[in-house]
Amino acid sequence: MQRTLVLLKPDCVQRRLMGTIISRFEDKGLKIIAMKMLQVTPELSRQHYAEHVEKPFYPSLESFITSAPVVAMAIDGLEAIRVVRDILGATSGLKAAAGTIRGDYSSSRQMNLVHASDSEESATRELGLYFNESEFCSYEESTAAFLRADDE
Ligand code: FUP
Repeated sequence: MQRTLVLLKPDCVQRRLMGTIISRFEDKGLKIIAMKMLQVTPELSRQHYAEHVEKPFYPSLESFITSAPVVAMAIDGLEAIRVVRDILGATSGLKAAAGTIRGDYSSSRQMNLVHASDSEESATRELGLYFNESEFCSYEESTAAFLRADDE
């Protein structure tokens, strides 16, 4: 079982696609265990995108990610980090395959609707930026028996 951070970015909020995008994760059988709307500050942006801060596109990226609220989610599932990234599609909406979130709803590299952690190390770091341990909800899903076999 893995846990990953998903962010619905300002374009997702502004375009009223939050419900549509959250449904993709629910429909797949992933388990949302924390969710909140918040405003990303420039400081949080620099922490989140630490690997990109020195890149030429960073100022524009910071301006975008701080332009409206985001929705942060912690999602659990088998191989959740890869599975969620596959559901998102390639970074640019122009290159993402049809059927993925970005492939279906984005035509931009920057305004690509959703962020998801790309490794276990990133997931741990990014979950820590957006959530306290006490915010992760522990609950049994009534549908669990129909989402996967006991030995999977
Ligand atoms: P991803 O892991 O798919 O979110 O993409 P990256 O870590 O490569 O990039 C982080 C964010 O920077 C992406 F959401 C898109 C944005 N970006 C730009 O705006 N311009 C670029 O040239 C590259 C990335």
